[in-house]
Amino acid sequence: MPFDGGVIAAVATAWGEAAIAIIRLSGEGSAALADNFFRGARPLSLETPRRMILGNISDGADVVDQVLAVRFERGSSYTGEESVEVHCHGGMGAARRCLGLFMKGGARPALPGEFTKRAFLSGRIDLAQAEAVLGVIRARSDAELASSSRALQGELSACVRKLSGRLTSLLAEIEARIDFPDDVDGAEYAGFKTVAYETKEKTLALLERCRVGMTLRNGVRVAIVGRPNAGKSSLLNAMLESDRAIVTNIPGTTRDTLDAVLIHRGLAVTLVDTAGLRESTPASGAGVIESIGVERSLNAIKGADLCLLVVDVSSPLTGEDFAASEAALEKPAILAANKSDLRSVLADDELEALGNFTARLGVSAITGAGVNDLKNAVFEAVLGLASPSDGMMATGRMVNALEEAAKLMDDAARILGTSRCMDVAGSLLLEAAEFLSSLLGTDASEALLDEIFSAFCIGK
Ligand SMILES: Nc1nc2c(ncn2[C@@H]2O[C@H](COP(=O)(O)OP(=O)(O)OP(=O)(O)O)[C@@H](O)[C@H]2O)c(=O)[nH]1
Ligand SMILES: [Mg+2]
Repeated sequence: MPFDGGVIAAVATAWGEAAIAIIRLSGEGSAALADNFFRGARPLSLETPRRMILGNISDGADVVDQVLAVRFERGSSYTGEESVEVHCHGGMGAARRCLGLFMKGGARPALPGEFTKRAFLSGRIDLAQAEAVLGVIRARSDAELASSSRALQGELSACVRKLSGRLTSLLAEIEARIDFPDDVDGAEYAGFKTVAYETKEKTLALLERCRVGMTLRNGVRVAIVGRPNAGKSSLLNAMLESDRAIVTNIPGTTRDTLDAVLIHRGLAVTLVDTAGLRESTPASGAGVIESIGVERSLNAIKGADLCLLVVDVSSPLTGEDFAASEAALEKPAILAANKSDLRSVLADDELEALGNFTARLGVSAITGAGVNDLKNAVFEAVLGLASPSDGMMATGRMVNALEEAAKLMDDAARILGTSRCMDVAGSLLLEAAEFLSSLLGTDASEALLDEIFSAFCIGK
């Protein structure tokens, strides 16, 4: 695939105070470009590849920084192209000066994700691996890291290639017989059908692992909602085991939404504390602030994957609880019957009347009773009984492609088993194979690549 050549350059480490900063150059002529500024025992382009060389970066008059530099030959670098890395001192100053010199020397600033895009275009990695790079960079938990790392090592790609291989040989067999349908006996049809069906089952198994990986990658956003004083902020603090949100016995304490991330069993859970849902607020003074808060709470529900409705079991349910419940049930929701340390005035059927919740648990934000079960309920609501250690990093695009492929294989298997229209089954299987190869980026459009790589940061 052709791509915009030339040497690109960027700082590959995060900007900020740090021990070192790494500047990356990639493209034909990177080492020669670095030679203009690198002062070592020899020009960098004559040094042994993949070996760190001590030297200075100089602007011609002054030494800008003492650095370690390394060159990579085409075919053995991150991008697959000739590349150079310069490790200068961290912080903004040295990196910015060095980068500026390389630009002056003819490099152009790299676009977001352009190094990884070049690695893909040079064929060093496929698209599933390229997307896994972002998963590794962004991993918040060990489980997330492991699932991305597996995909980056090529495990996902290998599974997809194996499925493609099975489909391709099945297609070849079908095509060889397509012009002689009368010669094909029942046993052969059954054989074709079995292979199509088994390949679909294997695709579904991979899809399951990818769904886990996608959930780990995306994390889950949980809006904590309920009437004022139900104990939402207290529950957020209890789940985080930290005093993040202000808690008082004054109803209406929380005015604004507050996000905090909790990692539970490898799943990143973003908890969103919200203002208590009031039925009506005065149209002036503090009431105005509160009604804005309520509006934000409703928006938090819209932006959430899951809601946690908090009710106070020590006092009777009110219209506000029912209104909050209705709002929460816009999404899959868990009911936390809070203040279980106090005497409950709520019977089971009263809680049931609040609606259909994924799970209902008694908790106490004060004693911590039931809080871990609540975290488990959140985990199970999104991941069921899946184990994060089986997760395979995937994006929505990949999950979609696997779903479509499995559906097509299922249709093909059914046709082979009933109507025996081999040509129809063949074209369905061919389409399924195309969905599988789209996972690896075969024939990916420039627009899709732009969309994927623009999510990366500069220098990746
Ligand atoms: N006994 C008991 N008190 C609790 C519990 N959870 C919260 N509280 C108390 O209930 C009061 C309100 O708690 P908050 O966490 O501020 O309630 P909230 O739902 O965030 O309230 P708003 O922000 O006003 O909507 C505080 O006095 C808490 O100490 C609990 O599990 N047991
Ligand atoms: Mg609060």
